[in-house]
Amino acid sequence: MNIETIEKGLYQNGGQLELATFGMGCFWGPEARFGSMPGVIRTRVGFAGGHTDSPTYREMGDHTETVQIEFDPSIISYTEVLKEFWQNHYPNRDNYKGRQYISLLHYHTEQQHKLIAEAKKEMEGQLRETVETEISPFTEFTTAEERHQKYYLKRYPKALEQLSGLYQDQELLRDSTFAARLNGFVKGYGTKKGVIEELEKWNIGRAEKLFLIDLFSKMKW
Ligand code: MHO
Repeated sequence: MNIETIEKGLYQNGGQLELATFGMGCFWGPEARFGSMPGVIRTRVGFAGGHTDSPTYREMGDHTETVQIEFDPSIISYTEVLKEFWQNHYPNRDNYKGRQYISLLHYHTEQQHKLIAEAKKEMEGQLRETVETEISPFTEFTTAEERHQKYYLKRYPKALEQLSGLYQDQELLRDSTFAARLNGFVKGYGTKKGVIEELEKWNIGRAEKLFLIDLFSKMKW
């Protein structure tokens, strides 16, 4: 079974996917949080928002730790993504490490820009403070090193072994919806029952579905 083939149905028939790019502190946590959300198809971590060339974890320059997600807007809206973003970090923290952990929101379209303005207003009402998230148009995103992708899942070598047949290379793991859910699950987001219920609804073949559900249900961590 090839995970790419299995997951194809998730987005090919599901219409257009939308991108969202944001920073809300150390990128490991938000990748897991968003990875657990139905409608989120892919997650990856990287660097954005700066000007220096070829950022890496050790030499981030003026870039920020960032998560980029691809989501299916027929399942989860950009406004819901924004709510999850602002309700799960404090956007006005001191920049104690330069720009590495600032609150950052890149919009990909003018429609996203507009929705950001609306959601920000609402958030400011709740916080009773001006939200200092840096809001700017998306320019580029540099994918972080492999060890940072699906970071929490990678803390479970026994599980990775059971997944090795599905993920022959690291890029498959990075781009997989199933891996995003597992990464969220091990970090404590969602329940076993919830993950299985979502898998039940996936627009993939019956045999493939049963295969993933079985793999997940019997997973030894
Ligand atoms: N405090 C965390 C930050 C990692 S995150 C990828 C650590 O160094 O363990 O910036």
